[in-house]
Amino acid sequence: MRVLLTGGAGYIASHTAVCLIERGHEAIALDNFANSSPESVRRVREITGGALPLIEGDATDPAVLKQVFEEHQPDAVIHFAGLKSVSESVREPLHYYRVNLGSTIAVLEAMTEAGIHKIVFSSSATVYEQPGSDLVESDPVGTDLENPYGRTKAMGEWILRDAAAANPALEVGILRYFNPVGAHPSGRIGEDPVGIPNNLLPYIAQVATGTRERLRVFGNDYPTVDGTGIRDYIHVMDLAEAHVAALEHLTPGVFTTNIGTGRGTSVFEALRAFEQAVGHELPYEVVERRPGDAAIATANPALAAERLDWRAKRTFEEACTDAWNWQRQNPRGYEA
Ligand code: GDU
Repeated sequence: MRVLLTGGAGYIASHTAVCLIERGHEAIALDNFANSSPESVRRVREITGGALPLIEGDATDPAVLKQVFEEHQPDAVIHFAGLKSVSESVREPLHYYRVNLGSTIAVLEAMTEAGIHKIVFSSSATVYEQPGSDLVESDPVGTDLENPYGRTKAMGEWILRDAAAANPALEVGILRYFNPVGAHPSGRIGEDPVGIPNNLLPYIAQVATGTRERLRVFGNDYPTVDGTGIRDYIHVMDLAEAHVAALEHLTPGVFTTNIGTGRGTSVFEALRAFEQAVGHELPYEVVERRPGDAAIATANPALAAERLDWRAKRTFEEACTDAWNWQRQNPRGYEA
């Protein structure tokens, strides 16, 4: 298959591009570099020895999409493009709705015009109304979510379902990611957050390089094993493989599936595992809970196994080793 990756230079897309190319597919990256660097695409070419055409442009722009579809004739789209900061979405909700919903609508319209039917969409575990352990796809999806970012993901899912209901030829795969972590084992590509990282592992990695002084643990009074928040961290290479499996298992209609490991890791457990990878202790302090954080969110991964023949294979320890390998080799991300 020839696959267009919107947001193709981003963290998850770049790892997915490696897996696609290594499976014999072709990939094309479209990105406006709002939160990414063309260097990631260059490094994917270096890792795979394959071609990865890169178009600089905006996935909300119908003219850009029309040109990309005409020039590259993809068979399928993986729609990664979007904004993902929870706090920024609270400050700039309209921007989040415009980019995240606008791009999804524009991509679907361009696909219709070009006669392309296959799409895989980046959704999030954040769409569940009640976070908890062992979340299943049939659990209620929130209309009253904590923040605009989460709502753009829930609404994006609805846009896709409505489009598929109106067009029986559409083949839609909705992937609800849990918490992506880690990097390609080469250390050449990885997560490169802009500014101060919001997410746990990139933050710990920057403590390990000395860029940040200490980890702030957001609360140790949750009803969990050690009082800290529990999440289902999934190695980005497993997540990348899930996208390839999803593409290869598309059929007319919509499937929606969790992409997680089914295992929970607390903040303290994550810190300890990262310390193991680095080889020494890392400084931390316990501070107030972060508003909007859930105590626990883990996947029931059974449906992905059944529907996509996909399972997470890598451990959290491997994710820490790979994240540290990337961070150590690229302390300033793609910038240097
Ligand atoms: N945490 C800390 N210190 C930090 C960062 C995180 O203690 O500096 C804790 C959090 O409280 C949480 C855990 O570490 O218990 C994981 O936090 P992340 O920010 O890495 O991940 P979240 O599960 O909170 O965030 C995820 C996605 C977001 C959004 C969000 C919705 O990464 O994009 O979908 O869920 O709540």
